[in-house]
Formats: sequence, C-alpha cells, structure tokens
Amino acid sequence: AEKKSWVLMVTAQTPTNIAVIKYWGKRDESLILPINDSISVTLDPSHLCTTTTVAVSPGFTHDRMWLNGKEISLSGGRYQNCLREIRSRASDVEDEKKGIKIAKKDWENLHLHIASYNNFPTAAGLASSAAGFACLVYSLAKLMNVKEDNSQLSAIARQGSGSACRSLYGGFVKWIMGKDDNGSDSIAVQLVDEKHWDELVILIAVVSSRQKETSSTSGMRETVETSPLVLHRAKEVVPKRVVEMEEAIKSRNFPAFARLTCSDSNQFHAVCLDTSPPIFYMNDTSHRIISCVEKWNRSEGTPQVAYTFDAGPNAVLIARNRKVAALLLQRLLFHFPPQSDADLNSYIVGDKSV
Ligand code: 2P0
Repeated sequence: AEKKSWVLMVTAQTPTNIAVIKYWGKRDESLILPINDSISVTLDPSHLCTTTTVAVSPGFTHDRMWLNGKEISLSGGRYQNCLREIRSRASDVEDEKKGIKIAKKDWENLHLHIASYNNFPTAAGLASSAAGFACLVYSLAKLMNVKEDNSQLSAIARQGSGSACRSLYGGFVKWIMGKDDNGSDSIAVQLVDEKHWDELVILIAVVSSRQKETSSTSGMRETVETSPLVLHRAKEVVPKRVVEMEEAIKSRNFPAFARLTCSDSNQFHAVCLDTSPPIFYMNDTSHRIISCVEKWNRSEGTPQVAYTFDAGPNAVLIARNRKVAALLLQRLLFHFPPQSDADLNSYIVGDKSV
C-alpha cells in the first residue's frame, strides 16, 4: 500500500575544481554564458568538497535549504533556475522497500529540503559555489531520477554558478563556451579522467580564509564593462591557450602545462587590475609565493611547480610529482611559517581526482 508519510533522501559529495585556464566574464548574465572556454582540474573529494543531502516528503510545505547548518533563502534566481530545470526533467520514482511511488507529474507539487556542508572556507576564493551547485544539481537529479548525462546536467549547474559546470567530472575538464543564445551548448566535457595524470599533487596554501571583498559575479561584470584588455584576452589569447593546454594535458607535458597555468593566472589578475576601479585579489603573501616558485623553477632549469590564484589571495600549487610536493611543502613552511598550530591546517595537500 502507498504510505502517506515518508521521506526519500539522496546524499552526494562533489569536489571543487581549480581553473588552469580561467573563466572571467559573461556574455549573458542570467543564463551564465562565458566569453571564453576554460579548463580546470577537479580535486580529490577528501579535501575540498561539498556534501549535500536532498530530501522529499509530502509533509514538506515549501522548498528549504540549509548551508553549513544555517537556513538560507532559495528565492534567488540561480537556485530557482536550477530547481526549475531539474524538476522539469524528473521521472517516475519507485522505492518498493519503503512503499513509495512518485509519478513524474507529482514532482511539481512536492517540496524539497536541502542540507549542504562545505569542508572548507566558504567564499574565500576556494570555489565553494562550484562544488555547491554541482552537488545540488547532481543530488537532485539522482533523487528525481533525471535521465540526463553529466554534460547535460553541467548546463543546469552552470546556471547556478558558471564554474560549477566543471565539477560534474573528475580529472581535467573543459567548459566549452558554446555559440547558442539559449546556452544549450555551453557545457562541460571531460578531457582526461583522474587516472591520466596521477603523479600531479595539488597543494593549497590558505593565505587568508577571510571572505573576499569583491564577489566573482560583480568582479567579472565590472571587468567586462570597463577593461580594455579583457576582450583581447577572451578572443586572442585564451583560444590559443586552450588548444595548447589540451595538448599539454593529453601528453602530460609538465613544462608546457606549468607555463600556461602560471601565465593564465597572471593574465586573469592583470585584467582584474585593468578593471575600473581595479580589483585586487592577491596580496603581498600571494606575490611572495609567486616569486618563490618562479625562482625555484628557474634555478632547476625546468618547471617543478605551477601556481594559480583565483578570486582571492590563496595559492593553488601544482607539483609535478610527490617528491617535488614534499620539497615544496618544506620550502613553504620555511618561508611562510604558520603563526600558530591552528595555521598548520592552512596547508591542504591533496591528490587530484574524483
Ligand atoms: C574560474 N573563477 O574559472 C574563475 C577563475 C574565479 C577566478 O569561476 O558568477 O563563482 O557564479 O558564474 O563561477 C568564479 O566565478 O562566478 C570563477 P559565477 P563563479 O574558476
């Protein structure tokens, strides 16, 4: 017999991703369509990830969400777009053991409770929105028996936060900017899986876990509106770099990979500086980390470590192998000694993968 009172739940875990060719600038604000392709690496889920539980029950009276234990509003357009897109693709769900049957049409009238946790600082430039929206879309798709593949789901996650579309795959991922005005071809594709280049070790030095001053959304809007350099970047520089980066990743060419990654991070921060008023995401410590890595790479004759910085001062350092990662950690601890024991948590070391 069909039960009147029940709760059906799904829990999923999604790691964050770090762009090595950056997304910065939209051509459509509401659909979140970018002005250039981007490429990222998805981190190991044991370090920086979001865990989301989604639940449905006839006893729920409206959609609600909790982020790190605190209730947040779902009224924003980004949440509404994701919920609408997923609901419209829902299928029949049957759980015989629990005696639950949900027909496709029932999903329109059922409400959801969503609980999401980040195991890393939210909005400190560590791409929390990327893991968050990817996990939300993925767990809802599982709950509602959505038949779409990850690339199609990526186009929904993209409407929550651009970089989220890249977190639906492990390994190295490309977000294709697409041509359509409706965004149907602005999707993520996997370039290589997490096993392809598993010698790489990614280390994140948390320079500051304070919330950033300029959000990515408003920062990139101001850049597109005021920077004379950003179109040159999007049209001339990035298309060539994307081709070279794909090649470097496929052939595991670390020197080329490191050169492209560092150059692209620096150009992204250059267009931030070219914005009016200028946006500063890096601080003195970030700059000192860059100098330290550049000096080391030059002294070795070939790159050992690549650095990249997102919309915040924290350094993402990619070592060519475990041996280099150990030396890197040693150098960082020497040049940037943690101020207290608690700061030791600031060095997050992880393998990439999913
Ligand atoms: C990236 N960033 O490619 C770039 C590099 C930050 C610097 O994607 O407005 O949070 O939600 O689409 O995805 C951060 O931007 O911005 C970002 P929205 P999002 O990872």
